[in-house]
Amino acid sequence: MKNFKDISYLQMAYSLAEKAKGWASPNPYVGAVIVKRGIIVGYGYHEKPGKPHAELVALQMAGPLSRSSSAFITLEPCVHWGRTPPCVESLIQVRPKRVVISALDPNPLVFKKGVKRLRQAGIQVSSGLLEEKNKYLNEIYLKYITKKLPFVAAKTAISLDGKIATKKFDSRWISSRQTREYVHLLRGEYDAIMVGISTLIKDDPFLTVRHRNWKGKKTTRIILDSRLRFPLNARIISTLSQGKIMIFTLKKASRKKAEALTKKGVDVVFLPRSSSKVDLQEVLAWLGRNEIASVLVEGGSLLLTSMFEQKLVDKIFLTISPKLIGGREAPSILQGDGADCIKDSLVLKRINSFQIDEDIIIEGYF
Ligand code: AOF
Ligand code: ZN
Repeated sequence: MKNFKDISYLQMAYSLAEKAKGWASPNPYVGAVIVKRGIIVGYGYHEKPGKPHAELVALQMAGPLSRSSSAFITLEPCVHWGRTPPCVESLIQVRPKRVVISALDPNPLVFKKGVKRLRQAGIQVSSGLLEEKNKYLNEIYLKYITKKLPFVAAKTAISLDGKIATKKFDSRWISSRQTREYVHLLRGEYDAIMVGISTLIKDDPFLTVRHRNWKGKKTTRIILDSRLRFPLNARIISTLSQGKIMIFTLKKASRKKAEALTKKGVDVVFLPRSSSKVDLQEVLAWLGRNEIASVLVEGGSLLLTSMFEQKLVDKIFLTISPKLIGGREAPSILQGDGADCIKDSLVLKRINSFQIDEDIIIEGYF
């Protein structure tokens, strides 16, 4: 019975944590609920970096009622000074009777140390309940904090015969209007959207998050452009108030063009390693170092192919639209040499599929 109650309080804490989705990055999504004699006396979640952590918000609401309470937290409380002070010390000060933690914090600065410190202070601690939920909710954070690399999701739409465009490169639209709206919802959950320069030139997209659920959300737009072909009149430039635009290019690209782009407010990053193509691993490492914890790669097919070939994609959102395009020359989702044998193909795991309008959406992990 007690466990049942613990589960429901933790579930409440998870619902709170969900509110931070798309906002708290690069920090994790964390929620907390404080219960005293069966009454919820405090609750909260971590909104965004620099704002108080979840348990602090909940403890502040509970005030003196925190003493001898049970604290339910979706993630192990921190022990270190980051942008905010360590939560374990705040907990120890108010002395709850019991702290129920769902998952340990994969951050090496915190992992197991939060639990240890609380126990040393004589507070009863348990962990592990509903921890599977945390793996899914904080999949971005888990990769970012352990590898210092962004979580990479790929999103694309194909016809029933696996094409992403016709032989004349027409791709508007393969997926339905409702599916495209869903994609806008998805965009908001990521720190950055990435496309290759050919897609930018061909589609002249805005790459903004246009969904009522994400009012005020800024998303960084990343364009990989080895020769700085980025047009100075690209429509995306008019959307700088909705997020940075970053172009990754090579050392040998024109400094003059870079200057013209910088003048327009676009950031140009010259990658130090020289090669003929923008090195994707170098870009991801740069993003990780600069606190970009997640990227949604939207195309084109050359960028997606390189991402898949180099095994850099963590998750895919694939829309399959009930259309047959046909044509040997019409591009399919993957270019390149491809696998020789079926056993060499990339295989999706943990698949989830659902339907929007007439489209089928498949989500899965690599
Ligand atoms: C908690 N509760 O609500 C969150 C935690 O820079 P800071 O101070 O915001 O610290 C970020 C780190 O703190 C983050 O990497 C993770 O280890 C932890 N996040 N911890 O006790 C929270 N958001
Ligand atoms: Zn904390």
